[in-house]
Amino acid sequence: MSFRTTAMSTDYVEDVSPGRGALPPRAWYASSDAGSLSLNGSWRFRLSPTADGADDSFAEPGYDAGDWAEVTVPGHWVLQGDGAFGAPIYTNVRYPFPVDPPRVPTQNPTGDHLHVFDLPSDWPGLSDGGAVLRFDGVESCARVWLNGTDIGEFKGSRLAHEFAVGDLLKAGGNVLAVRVHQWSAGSYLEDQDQWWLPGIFRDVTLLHRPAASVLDFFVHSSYDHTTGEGTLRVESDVEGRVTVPELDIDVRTGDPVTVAVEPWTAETPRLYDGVLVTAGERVPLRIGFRTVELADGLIKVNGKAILFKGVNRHEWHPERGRALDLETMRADVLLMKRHNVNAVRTSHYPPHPAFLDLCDEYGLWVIDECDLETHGFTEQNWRDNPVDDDRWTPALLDRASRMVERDKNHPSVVIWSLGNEAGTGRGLTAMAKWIHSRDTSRLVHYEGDWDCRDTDMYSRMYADHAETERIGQGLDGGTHKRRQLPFILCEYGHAMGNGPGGIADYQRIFEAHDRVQGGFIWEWIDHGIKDERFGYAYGGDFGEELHDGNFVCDGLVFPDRTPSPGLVEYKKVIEPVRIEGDGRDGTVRVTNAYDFADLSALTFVWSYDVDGTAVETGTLAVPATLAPGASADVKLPQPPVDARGGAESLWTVRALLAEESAWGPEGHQVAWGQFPASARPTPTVAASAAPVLADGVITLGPGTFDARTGALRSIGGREVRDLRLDVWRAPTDNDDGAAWQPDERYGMLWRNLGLHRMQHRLDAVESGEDSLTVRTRVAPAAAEVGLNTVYRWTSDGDRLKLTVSVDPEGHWTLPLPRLGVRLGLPAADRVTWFGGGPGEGYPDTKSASMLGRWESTVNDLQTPYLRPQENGARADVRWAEIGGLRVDGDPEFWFTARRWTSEQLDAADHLTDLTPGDTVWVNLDHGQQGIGSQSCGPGTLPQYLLRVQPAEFSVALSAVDN
Ligand code: IPT
Repeated sequence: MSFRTTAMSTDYVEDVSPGRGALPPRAWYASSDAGSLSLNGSWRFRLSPTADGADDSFAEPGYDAGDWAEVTVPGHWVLQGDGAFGAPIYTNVRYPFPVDPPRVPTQNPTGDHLHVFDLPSDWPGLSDGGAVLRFDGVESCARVWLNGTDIGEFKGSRLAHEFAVGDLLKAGGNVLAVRVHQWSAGSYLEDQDQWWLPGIFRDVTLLHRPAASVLDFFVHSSYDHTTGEGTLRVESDVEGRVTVPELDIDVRTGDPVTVAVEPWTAETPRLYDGVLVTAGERVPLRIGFRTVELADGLIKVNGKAILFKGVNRHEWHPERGRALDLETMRADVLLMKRHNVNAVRTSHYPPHPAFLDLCDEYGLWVIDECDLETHGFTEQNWRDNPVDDDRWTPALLDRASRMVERDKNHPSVVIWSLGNEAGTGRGLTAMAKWIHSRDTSRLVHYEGDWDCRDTDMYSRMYADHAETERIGQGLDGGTHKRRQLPFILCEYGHAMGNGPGGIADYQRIFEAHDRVQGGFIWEWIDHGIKDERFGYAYGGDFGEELHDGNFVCDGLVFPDRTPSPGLVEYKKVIEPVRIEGDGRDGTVRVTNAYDFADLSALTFVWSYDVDGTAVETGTLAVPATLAPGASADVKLPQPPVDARGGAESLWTVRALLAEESAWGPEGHQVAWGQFPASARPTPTVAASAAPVLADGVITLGPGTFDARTGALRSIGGREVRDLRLDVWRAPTDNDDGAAWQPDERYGMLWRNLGLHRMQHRLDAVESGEDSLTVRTRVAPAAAEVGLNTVYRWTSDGDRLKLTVSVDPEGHWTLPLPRLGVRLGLPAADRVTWFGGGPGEGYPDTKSASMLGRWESTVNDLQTPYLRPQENGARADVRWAEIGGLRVDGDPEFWFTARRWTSEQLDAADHLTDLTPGDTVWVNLDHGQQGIGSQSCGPGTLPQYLLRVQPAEFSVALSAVDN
């Protein structure tokens, strides 16, 4: 006997079509008067392991879901239920299921969601117009029933879908049932580098649609920079009037009107409030007048070429995943504005629409990117790539139109992006064609199209400095079309772990070549998931069978949105005012690096700092009307007389917000510059004391040494442990580099050479007349290379001077991670120093390191990179005091201190692996290798490599109370 059982049909899950039953896409807006009901909140929830694991009787009214669990909508079920509902999966490029499009695994976690709701008592009569049920985001495929009626199903996780439900509603006890499948044909189009997180993760809303209410509308609001006039025309599917009281505008929909306006730019986000009124509804409009065009081979807004100082932003919250509330979105925008960021690429999907409202309001240029990535097909040379297979084109066009229609009324959106890392193909061309025809007022971007067949700009990711420079010079070749187009780096400066390094070097290239219109750092935020076990979890922490580790933690802010040093560096590198000078000639050059704004929002203050402390301050009269691109030379006052001589002095000039702005408080620092007024006197320690030997101990000034080994024991009675040469650092993600990188990957090479296990051979301890000399050779096992290292100690009675001479031996082919001495202090907490601060800096990440006298604690010196790695160095340190020890450098040094060793730091996978020991380990480095961006970009530039060569450096050590 043969038979077939027919399970419930779940064919739609693997259907390449975008879905069934949804209304055509349209503008997303909040009505002034039509009612709406948020259906967010607690929903009943049942998880099945397969798409057909449960029948659909739950959708019937009267179904008793009393024993179901509950989840919060919006949310991802894998982040709720304490692990009872499965776990997140992180993969970068690879699909976490077999690649056999459009088929998905039988094991397809499926969440049935049930919500019963009443209409509010003031909900208009059910006969008055209709109602629409809107889903703003569901991953990855949903089927929907209302009051037992199957109303359709959809894919396109980060796009809005609406259903007409007016006929189905009743006053009380409406049953909304939503079945969500984690995997669907749509998953093949959603292979973005992020956690796979199923669920109804954006709002669900019921919208009343009165008769003759607004359906869809398109606000066209251009700006003519030659006349100073804006032209407004609002196309509306339903006729009505448009009023803008401030501009005395009152016109019919469809009619253009031209009036004098202030334009909208990201720097001056001028919005005009208007209303679109139809017979049935009033819709508030926030109108920004601006014109985006490709002219003279450049991206121009309001007639001017703009420079993107951007970031790639994924939506992220450490507890709620991609379910973001308004305050979190606002926090992102405010943080960006306060760090001089002027642009966002919404990598790699349209964000929650409220985020774009914030970009309109606070001012950010937006590249709105479609919810599309098929990166995993690269593993099979792009065979079967959906974007080159006509069967998928309707789904691609659906995604393109859902993005454009939803977001078309935002002045902040200046560029549409087709998606990310999807190869090339006819489907993408079809998307570009459709977008170009639907919206002629914006440009089209797609990085994968190096010939620029479909795009209005040449875009690349992670092109190195040299190539970017060549592109800037127009020497990069390419198709005829490409050569006519401007260039952007849609991703650069991979902010994974410590770094990115070398972004100041990029910025110089961006500013030197008109064609290069800036870039977008990858990426805004670390996608760490708050987790009791690890603090923050990353890929692999949930036992995923395939994962890409901490590659998901590569943001400028930590998961809790604390800025990382990378963001502080970026803020300095992209500051909109350049303050340069040579303090000795009495002038400072101020350059307006905005594209549109003058300097009237800023005040300038100077301080004259002696040995890191301001001795006099004042304001600097910088012309407020200084035009974008223009510079002014401004006279500094006479330096304070009594402060000269014998000390290091410098000028610090800061540009501050003159008044509270929408995004920053009065006094918020926007830009700064520092330049020397008098050079630092080098510390001198006369060698006047003589070493004295007694009971196996050598005493030299305040220092005691082991007579046999020459090891320093104490200074002024304060114990010092294990002072010796140190070349190892816990490799950073950028030291390790990504597997596909063409440049040398030093993390691995260093380890192979054994720089993490250097042996110190003692050759001689020599007591001289006024010095103690310890000769050593520092080298790794199994290698012939070594560093002949001589420690020479002298003292003037109060202070000890250590001079370290390093003489390399053998054929060194690698630079060093670091070069300096490490020592242990039995106890230390407070740290003060004069040098770069307040945050960390490395050779190619120290633009933001400001010279001053800083104070911190050992704990606070640590930068909590989610995967522990080298961090926390303070650059250009003249002197530092820690644990009763004072260190004066000759020359300046890099200062690092922590409660664990570099080896322990290196061994840790999560911050929770680091436990403070009894000793505080202090590194005084003469050199540090730069950081680079090789975790996904170019390595450390040659000028920041710490090449092996003879070196000599000194520190003066003394005991202090601190
Ligand atoms: C590039 C991706 O576009 C981005 O999503 C992210 O994965 C980034 O890299 C690395 O974090 S693609 C890369 C293979 C160049």
